[in-house]
Amino acid sequence: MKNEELITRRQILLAGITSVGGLLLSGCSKNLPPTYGNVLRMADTFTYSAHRVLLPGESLVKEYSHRDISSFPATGTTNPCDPNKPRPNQIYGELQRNNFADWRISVEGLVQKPGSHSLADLKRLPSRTQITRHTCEEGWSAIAEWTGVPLSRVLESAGMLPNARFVSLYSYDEWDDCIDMFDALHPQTILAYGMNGRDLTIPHGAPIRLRLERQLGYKSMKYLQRIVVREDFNDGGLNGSIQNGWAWYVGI
Ligand SMILES: Nc1nc2c(c(=O)[nH]1)N[C@H]1C(S)=C(S)[C@@H](COP(=O)(O)O)O[C@H]1N2
Ligand SMILES: [Mo]
Repeated sequence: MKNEELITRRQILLAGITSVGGLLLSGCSKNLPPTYGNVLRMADTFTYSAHRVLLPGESLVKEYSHRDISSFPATGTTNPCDPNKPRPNQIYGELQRNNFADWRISVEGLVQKPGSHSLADLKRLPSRTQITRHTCEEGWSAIAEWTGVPLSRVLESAGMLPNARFVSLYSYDEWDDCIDMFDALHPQTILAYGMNGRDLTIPHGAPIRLRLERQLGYKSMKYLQRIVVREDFNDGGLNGSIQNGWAWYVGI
């Protein structure tokens, strides 16, 4: 490596570290998730800040070919209205009985045109198909082809307001999660309705699940119900990842 190149790299690294420090110092800023004074959560914030500062914007995860597609277990909730669940979701049960013809996803919060979309509405929008590797925090990974509408497309059609910074997602099995605008607008972040060329099945999150390829598997929320655009980070309270002991940011 040439000397000037070394210097430039060092400068970039230093600039990065300084900005991460800056972001962390402004830890009380509403642009960063709360740490509740917990060391693990402080480390999450550090990883998050470092990813945002040091990684090139919108770099894509690797996409595979059809021959790489593997078997894919369904985990976590495999049906929100399962009678064995503590609180089976009857509304989901009704929607499922009607093959999701009455299902709608709402887009609310900091948008010019709050509203809702049916499955048919979403399927009419330009789609993206990607073959990616899903990595679960429990240690397994699997490859599948996903088809859906980029979340950016849906947010842009709703007209985001200038102070929009985070996107909260809610599911029929009562998950409440939040992602930042960088991930929300990433080209591989899609609202997926197809898996391996077929409609998404109930165990895998029908009718629509998120595919958030730059984070671990649990951020790809199944059974989506509602999308809320926000200015502040929302930890999801008792239904959110942080208060359940999970990292809010698990970038890969
Ligand atoms: N709503 C909801 N989303 C969820 C889960 C869940 O239980 N409920 N499990 C998560 C976890 S831990 C993983 S690994 C993947 C599993 O997706 P799969 O069931 O299609 O394999 O979904 C994620 N999204
Ligand atoms: Mo997972």
